[in-house]
Amino acid sequence: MFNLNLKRLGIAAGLSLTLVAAGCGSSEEDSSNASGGEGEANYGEQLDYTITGIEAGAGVVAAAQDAVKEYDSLAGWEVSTSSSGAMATALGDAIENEEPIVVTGWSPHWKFEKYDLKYLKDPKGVFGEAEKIKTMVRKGLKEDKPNAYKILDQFKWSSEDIQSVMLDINEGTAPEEAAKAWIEKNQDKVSSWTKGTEKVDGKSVELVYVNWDTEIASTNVVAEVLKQQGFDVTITPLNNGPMWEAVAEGEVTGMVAAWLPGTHGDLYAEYKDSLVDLGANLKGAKIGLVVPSYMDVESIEDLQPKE
Ligand code: PBE
Repeated sequence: MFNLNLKRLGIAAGLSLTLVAAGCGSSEEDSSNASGGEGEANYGEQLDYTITGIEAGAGVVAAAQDAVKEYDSLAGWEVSTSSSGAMATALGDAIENEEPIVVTGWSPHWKFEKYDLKYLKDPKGVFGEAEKIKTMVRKGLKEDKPNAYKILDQFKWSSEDIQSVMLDINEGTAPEEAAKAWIEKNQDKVSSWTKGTEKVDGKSVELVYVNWDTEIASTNVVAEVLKQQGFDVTITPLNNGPMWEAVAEGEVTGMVAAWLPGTHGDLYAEYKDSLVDLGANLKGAKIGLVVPSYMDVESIEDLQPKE
């Protein structure tokens, strides 16, 4: 029964990814000499008053839409939605041509290692302060599968850890292979996650996630660790809302992809009574509007409204 349901949700996720092409291919006019005489360049006009977003269900997209409402400097702007992959491609293309671009960004993320980028200051605090990435599991897991529960509870790592897996995947390594390689090199950390647990023989675990780079990395690493402990693990990509719902309804084991307190605050409020919050697996995450460092703009307030 839940499989069918998940399949339906999976198809929804797949469909939303195919909408990508529409919003993202537009290359901007040559604008490398954009800064006119004094003051800032009119990036608003050059960008057609568009922030390059990611999946429609992402918290950072909702926050960017709030920012459009909150900041006078963003009056008349829109947030285009597509996918995280399409955003990364648009960002890479803009940087190659030294064109302006404003994306909905987050860290940890390989883009900060690969490119020279900066977060725009957010004096109104629309994107919140530092975020944590937390682990959520279904109710009853502790009793049914104590070893899986304990591993998920003990899973904690750093921005450097996740970033190295993300970078490896970005450079072309398959997520599963990147996860195995990281585990191989970080046995101390991994044994702190499996500490006090026993190996099992083929018990099933199903993790859900969203196809965001951070979550592809973390979910593959945790899945691989669980496999090495004898679990039969499946990982299923969904949209953000359905991911929370699947855990809250007990259809799946859990997820390691809850960005709080801000990014997924609404979803947490909706589902927190129906799932088990295992706390942070990573601290010091962040979301915001991100631009290439060569852009002559420091704050969201430096952008120009559509007149
Ligand atoms: N993200 C990455 C997600 C959370 C993880 C920032 C794209 C979001 O905005 O919902």
